[in-house]
Amino acid sequence: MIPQDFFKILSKKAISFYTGVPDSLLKNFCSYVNDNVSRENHIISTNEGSAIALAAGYYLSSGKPALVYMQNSGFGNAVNPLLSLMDPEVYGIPVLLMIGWRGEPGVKDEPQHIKQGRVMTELLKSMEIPFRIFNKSTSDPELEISELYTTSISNNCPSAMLISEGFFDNYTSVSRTENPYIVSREEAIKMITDMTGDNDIIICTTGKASRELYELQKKKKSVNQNDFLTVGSMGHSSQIALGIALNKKNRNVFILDGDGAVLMHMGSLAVIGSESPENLKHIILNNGAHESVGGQPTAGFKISFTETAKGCGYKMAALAETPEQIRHEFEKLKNSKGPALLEIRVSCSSRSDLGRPVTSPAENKKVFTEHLRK
Ligand SMILES: Cc1ncc(C[n+]2csc(CCOP(=O)(O)OP(=O)(O)O)c2C)c(N)n1
Repeated sequence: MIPQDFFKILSKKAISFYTGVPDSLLKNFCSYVNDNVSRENHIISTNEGSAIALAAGYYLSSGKPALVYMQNSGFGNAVNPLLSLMDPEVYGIPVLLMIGWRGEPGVKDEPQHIKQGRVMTELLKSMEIPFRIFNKSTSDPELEISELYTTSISNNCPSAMLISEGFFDNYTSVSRTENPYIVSREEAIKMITDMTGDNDIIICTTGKASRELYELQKKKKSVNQNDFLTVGSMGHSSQIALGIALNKKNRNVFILDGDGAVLMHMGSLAVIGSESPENLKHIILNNGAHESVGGQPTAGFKISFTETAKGCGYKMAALAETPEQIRHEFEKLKNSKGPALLEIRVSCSSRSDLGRPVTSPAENKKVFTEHLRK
């Protein structure tokens, strides 16, 4: 389906406010929205739960349901406000959900998406959220949307469009996220891995950063025994790292984080600051975008991560963008007393031939924990 046609159907239903967290499967539709909806009527949120709450505020003040888009990985973040805010047994607030169905049964996908994909329809059923599946065989999307919309309005409830891979046709965005930074995320990760040793632990964020780290380390060694790849649970790398840092005080624990991921659960910085582990070193690879899922902008360049970290009690926070600054600041970070933060400004780019881990998360966990517990 052409994203523009889908958008037109939604417009006929008076859907005029869009919010959500981007998803690769929905990127053609989200890019169309980004190009064609005004800034105040399309807000890229930091967290799927926050997007639901934003839609609630929009409905309370306008009387119109919003559309909230998300990847099904982020549905967990949305469950709480869906059940305790929007549900007809609480405030009863209509909203149209657009959920990218990663891990749909029968479609090949990454390990972190398999179970979420398999339980997706049962999850919606058990939450009593009416839904329709949209795939290449959906013959009348307008009718399906119309029925969902009517149900939402008449029952004062959320309803959901579960979108299969390949449902949306390609759409090339006219507003690609560009930034002035010269070092790519992969180059920054390479500099860091060149400057870390066998005693250092790296916890890496969700998306392409983990795939890049995996490939870089694979080139150097046969097993990545010191790296933990947070393939799912976006935004939680820093708390995984905190759990390890508090237990392994004699080893530096580095977090390779993304701006979108940090923003998703920014409260974690407050816990790190107040627990104050000296060996925790937080690196944010800030490209101002959700590069891994299509490059949709984040608030990464509109806020100050370094000031936020300092305000949360980090002992040191620095910014770097050139190769020289990155090497210099990383050396300082390594030798500093943490918790410490280094924000690296990187370009919004990645290789088109980037691979994926060939070993399973369970195998990675085995190697990582065996080495860590020694
Ligand atoms: C809870 C959740 N929501 C959404 C996604 C989809 N997703 C995977 S990677 C990613 C972008 C991450 O952005 P950022 O942390 O800035 O890293 P970048 O891709 O720019 O390196 C998103 C939105 C997800 N995996 N989990």
